[in-house]
Amino acid sequence: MFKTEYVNRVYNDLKKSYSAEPEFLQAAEEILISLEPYVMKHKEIEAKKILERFLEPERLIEFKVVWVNDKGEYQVNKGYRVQYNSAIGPYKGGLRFHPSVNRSIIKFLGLEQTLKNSLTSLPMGGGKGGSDFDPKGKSDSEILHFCQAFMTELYKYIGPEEDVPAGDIGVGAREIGYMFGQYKKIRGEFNGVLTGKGLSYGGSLARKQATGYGLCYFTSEALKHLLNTDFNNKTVVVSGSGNVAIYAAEKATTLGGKVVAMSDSNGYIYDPEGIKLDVVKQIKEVERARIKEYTNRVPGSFYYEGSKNIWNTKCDIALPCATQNELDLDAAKALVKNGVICVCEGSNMPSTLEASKYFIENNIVFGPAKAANAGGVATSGLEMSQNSLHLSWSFEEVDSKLHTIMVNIFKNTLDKAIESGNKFDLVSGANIAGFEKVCDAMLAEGI
Ligand code: NDP
Ligand code: 2IT
Repeated sequence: MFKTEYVNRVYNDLKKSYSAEPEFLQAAEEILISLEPYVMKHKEIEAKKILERFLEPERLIEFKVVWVNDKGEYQVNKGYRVQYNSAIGPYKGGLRFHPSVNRSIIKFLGLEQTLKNSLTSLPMGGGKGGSDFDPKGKSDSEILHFCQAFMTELYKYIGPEEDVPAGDIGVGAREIGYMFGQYKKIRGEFNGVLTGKGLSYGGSLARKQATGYGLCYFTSEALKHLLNTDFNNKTVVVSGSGNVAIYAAEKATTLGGKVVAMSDSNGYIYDPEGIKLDVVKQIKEVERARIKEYTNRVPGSFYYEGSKNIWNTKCDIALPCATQNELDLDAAKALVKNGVICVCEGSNMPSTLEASKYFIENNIVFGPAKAANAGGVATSGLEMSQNSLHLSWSFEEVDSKLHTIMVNIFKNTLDKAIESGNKFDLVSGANIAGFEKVCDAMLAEGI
């Protein structure tokens, strides 16, 4: 599949060892395709086995989480933390609570995070964690007890200079608060061990908005430099209706776009007049209800079962912001047929390999997740800086730093894409730009 014996061998060995980890292999394959030309030019990568070392995480911690539900029944879940790569800084990355969480999901996320964090230009290594715990339908006290039980194990492995978790699917400000409280109780330390904290105890302004806003800043740069256009008067489809989706939709709207569809794992809503975000926020952030509820509150809106069908909606810009592999080749073909000009990824690895290849081949502006959604972790990095300095910056200050970071990520990604021969291949651009620094640091640090 690859041109060189070295990259072929690395991928085949990985496949042999991890045949039961499809998402991990998918992320690794995409990265290796992009990196191969770079690897051919830099012989010390093969000589020092950098690819083998880079693809294997430094450690994967797996633990048991036992807690008691409201009925007094004992519950057992699995907990994970992958500490993927610390070449350029302490491990950094979110925690995901979702029943689909397993080694493969955590490892693909940790690998992606390593390159993403490098792209931010901040000193953060890659990590990721979570649990197969399903927060849906759980009471607030069950969430509290689960978070406490989870942190009672996780606290042993993390710290503000070692490994700094944050949120991801199923983990927002409420869960971070409960975990921070438990960490503080066990350790007796008040520090920046987690990001995405509440504003009253060390959180950063604009962190909540950062991934979605950052995604739109990146998208704006891509539209400007590759198509000489912007969000103004564009029809936008945003999948998901969680943290990333809501603030992507908010910024897309502020920039002049009209968001007409959003989804959850059951189905999607379509509002030809433009989605009313105050209604979505009330349903999802306050009531924690289903997106279907929107149609009961906004006359003239529609609900359709099946979240994947959202990609049949005609739009100019598509922003997948739900989960991995939510956008396959059929969806990509439907979007292109309906005239999409730009697809930027808010969720991690939402497009299958075939879908992203199809976009690039059709000269669709395609912003890969590790570059386009890096605003969340970048702002987590800014939260870490504020915590270390014992001060807090204004919303405008953080937002402006976020904007600058996203502009630079786009520029570095585009530069590498151009170097690799295709300005529309931002996938290669992002992988090479992210890898360069990690590779240099690994070489410099020896073994
Ligand atoms: P949330 O838990 O806030 O929202 C997740 C959304 O995605 C919900 O609408 C959820 O629907 C939907 N979803 C989750 N799983 C599935 C599934 N299997 N099929 C269809 N829909 C699904 O998470 P976030 O918004 O924080 O995260 C969304 C994506 O963005 C993830 O890929 C995450 O890794 C990525 N990301 C998050 C960052 C952050 O700062 N939070 C930073 C960078 C990337 P339902 O409620 O029905 O489950
Ligand atoms: O995927 C991601 O970048 C995140 N979930 C955010 C990680 C973080 O540490 O803020």
